[in-house]
Amino acid sequence: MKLRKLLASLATASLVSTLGPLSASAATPLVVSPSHMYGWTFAQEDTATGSGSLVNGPGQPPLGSGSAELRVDSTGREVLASTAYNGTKLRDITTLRYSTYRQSGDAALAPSLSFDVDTDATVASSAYEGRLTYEPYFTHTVSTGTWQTWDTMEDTGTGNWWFSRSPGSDKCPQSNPCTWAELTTDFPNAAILPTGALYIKAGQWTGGFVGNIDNFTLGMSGTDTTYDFEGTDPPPPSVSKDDCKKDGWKSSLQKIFRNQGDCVSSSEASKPAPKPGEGMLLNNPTF
Ligand SMILES: [Ca+2]
Repeated sequence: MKLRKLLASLATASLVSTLGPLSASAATPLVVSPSHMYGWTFAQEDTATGSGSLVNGPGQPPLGSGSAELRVDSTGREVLASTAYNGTKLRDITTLRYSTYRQSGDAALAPSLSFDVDTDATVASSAYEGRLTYEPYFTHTVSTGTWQTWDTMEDTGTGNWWFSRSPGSDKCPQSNPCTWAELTTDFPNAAILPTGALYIKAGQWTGGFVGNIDNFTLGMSGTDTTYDFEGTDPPPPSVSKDDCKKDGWKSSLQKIFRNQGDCVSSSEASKPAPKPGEGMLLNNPTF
């Protein structure tokens, strides 16, 4: 019931869930800012003692100057969630990494990465199979006051991925987590649950926790999409008159401009002129 409530709120907040995953080249991160969430949502999980927000800092984030912040007390559970990748088979995921920063909390703690899981997408089943979760501390030292990047698909060490329920936990329990290679060998048809979500989560942790996330990358079949979480909206895109011509206003910025004249007006208002290749957000199907 609680899970259903959370997912309902995610579905309401996420345009991306109906549009499918966004794509961009690895060199062009999607800037997730207060006015452009790209399908990401902060949500309290069961309890009302967590909070999440987009902030500036802390320190020097790996991308831009801001990040997503999660705050919980000893009982709170807060997630930064997306439904954009629901139904994705694990074997199609080619990159999965994220960066975290701990401001305060126990020495082992860092925001985890998890998703509701279907251990065999080829078999119709309505039974909820729990979550598959990555936690850095199994094989890494988590530090306070510094940005750290976690490659969740690395095959060194004894593994960081564990299932919360059977049948996943029969192979990869929290007491003996698996590497990505192990879990995709044991569950070759596993997928992110179509009716679930992907979560970056803090809690429920004794003593509470404050930490941040940035530089989340998920690649499918070799094409990476990176999200740069930022506390403030970037300036509106700068466009030139030439960018507006030949249906340029329509093909790349149709969500913004009503027509070519509207686009040209914007180009005249935007100074300085953009450098070649800048400003058109050609890889962003939504805005
Ligand atoms: Ca950032």
